[in-house]
Amino acid sequence: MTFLRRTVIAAAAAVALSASFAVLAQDIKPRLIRFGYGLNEASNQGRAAKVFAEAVEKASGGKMKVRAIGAAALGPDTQMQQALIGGAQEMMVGSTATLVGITKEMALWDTPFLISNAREADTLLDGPIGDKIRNKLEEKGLVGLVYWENGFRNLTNSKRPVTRVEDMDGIKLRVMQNNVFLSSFKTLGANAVPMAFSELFGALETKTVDGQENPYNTILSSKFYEVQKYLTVTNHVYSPWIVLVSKKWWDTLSKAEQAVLTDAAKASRDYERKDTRDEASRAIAELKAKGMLVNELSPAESERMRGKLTAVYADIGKEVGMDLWNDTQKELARIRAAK
Ligand code: KDG
Repeated sequence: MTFLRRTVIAAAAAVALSASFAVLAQDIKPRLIRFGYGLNEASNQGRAAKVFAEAVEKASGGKMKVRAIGAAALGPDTQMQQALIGGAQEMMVGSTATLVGITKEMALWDTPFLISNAREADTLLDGPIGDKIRNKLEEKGLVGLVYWENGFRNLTNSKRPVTRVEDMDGIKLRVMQNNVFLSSFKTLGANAVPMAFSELFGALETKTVDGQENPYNTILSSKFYEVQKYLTVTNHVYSPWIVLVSKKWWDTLSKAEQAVLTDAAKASRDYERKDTRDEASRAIAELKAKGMLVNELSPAESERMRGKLTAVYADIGKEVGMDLWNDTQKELARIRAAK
C-alpha cells in the first residue's frame, strides 16, 4: 500500500473518530429548555416553575435542563407565545385569556361565573372539554401540556370600596388583553383598559389606572397592596394558566423526552394547585395586615352582576361555538350532580 493511500486512510479514520466523540459529547450535553413566565420568582407561578424544572432534570438524569425565567424577562405572555410558535423559545406558562387571538375556544375560560369551585375547575379543565380546547393549540404551533391554577379573580382599586355594581362606574380598570374581559367590565360600568401584566404595577402606581382584577395570590406576590387600598371579593371568574411547548421544538424530541416533560408537567400541576390554594386561604388576612380594606360583594349584588353580563355570555357562545358552549353546560351539570 502506497504512503499516500496509508495517509488518506489514517486521516479518514481520525475524522470518523472525532465525529463519534462529537456525537458522544452531543449525547452528554444536556438539552436546555427556556421556560418563561410573567409573575416573579417568589410567586405561586414561580414556585411551580421551579418544581417543574426539578422534576424534568431528575426524570431525565440531567439530560434535560429547564431554565425557569420569570418576571416577563422573555416578554409578556403574547410575545412568548409567538416565540414558541416560531421555535425561538421552548416553553412558557401563561394565561389562557391571552391565547384567544390564537385559539378562539380559549375564550370559554373567560366566562364570568362559569366555574364555582376547585372541584369543578379541576374536573372540567382536566376532562374532555379542557382536553378538546387544549388540543386545538397544536394546529397553531403550540402544545398545551396541562392547566395550572391562576385562581378566582377579585377586584382591587385605589378610589373607593365597590359594594354595588354601580360603584364601578368610571373606575379606570386594567383588564387582560382579551375581548371578554373588556366587554364584561365595560358592561359593568368600568372604564376598561387592556394592558399587559408586565406594565400593571407601574400603571397602578402612577394612577394611569385606578384598579385591576386578579387572584389573591397575584395581589400578594406582585405587592398590589402597596398601590391599591380597596379589595372587593367578587370571584367573578376562575382563571387558568396553561403550560405550553413550542410544537416546532416538541416535534424534535424523542417519545421518551416528550414523556419526561408531560409527566413533569402533571406533577407540577398537582403541586401548583395545592400550593396556590393553600396560599389563597391565608391571603385575605395577609392583605388586611398589609392595610387593604376588604369587602365581600353580597350574593344579591353578584346576582345583579351576572344579570348584567347575559349579553357577554351570548357573545362567548358564538365565539367558541355553540356545540362547545352547550357541551360545557352539560358537563358542568354532570359534575354538579355527581357531588
Ligand atoms: O404573565 C402573567 C400572566 O400569566 C397572568 O398572571 C395573567 O392573570 C393574568 C393577568 O392579569 O394578566
